[in-house]
Formats: sequence, structure tokens, C-alpha cells
Amino acid sequence: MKSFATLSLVLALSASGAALAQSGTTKNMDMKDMDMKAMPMEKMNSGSTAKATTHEATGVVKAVDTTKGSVTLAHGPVKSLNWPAMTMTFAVKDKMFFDKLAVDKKVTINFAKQGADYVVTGVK
Ligand SMILES: [Cu+2]
Repeated sequence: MKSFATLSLVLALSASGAALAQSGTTKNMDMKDMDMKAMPMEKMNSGSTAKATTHEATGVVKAVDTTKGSVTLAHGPVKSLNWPAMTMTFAVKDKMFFDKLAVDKKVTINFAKQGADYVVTGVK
């Protein structure tokens, strides 16, 4: 009888020990799940800060408007923005870039999104 009591006590202890170990494992798994859920959020955050980064496009100048401060470019795909090739107008706030922008000239520009505009930040 005494040995049975000891055995049942050992069983009870090992059972609770297993339960503790299991809850410990579950906790770790929850934390891993949280980490995995947090990762896309980090990507989204870095994506929103990426708006301030500059992009590069190579294309042919189609039109230049020094008064309005804009250049129309038939540019190739822009991978960093998932853009296909297209013809579009960029804002040119720094007038010195017009020295390098002439109709029918092939250029590589750097640009950044500023509000609703894509602004030229460099011309090669
Ligand atoms: Cu475009």
C-alpha cells in the first residue's frame, strides 16, 4: 500500500511535470507565432519609409517644360516601384537639371516621391 502511494505520487509529479513542460512548449510556440506575425509588419514599416528613397529610371526625354518645372520621360521599367515602361511627367524643382534635359536625349534620372509628385533628384 505504501509503495502504491509512492508510485501514484511519482506518477502525479511526472504528470504535472509533463504538463508544465507542455505548457512551456506551447508558450514558446506562441512566441514564435508572434515573431512571425511581427515580421510582415516590419516589412510594411520599411516599405513606408522606402517612400523617401530615390529610384532610378532610364529613358528618352519627350518634353521639357522649364516654366512649369517638369520633364516628360519615356522610361523603361522601374523595378524598385514595380513600374512597367511608360511615358510620364516628373517634377523638376531644381532648375539646374534642365541643363541636362533635352528632347530626344537618353538620360538616367534619380527621382523620389514628394507628396503627389515624382521629383527628379539627379540626372546622368
Ligand atoms: Cu513612370
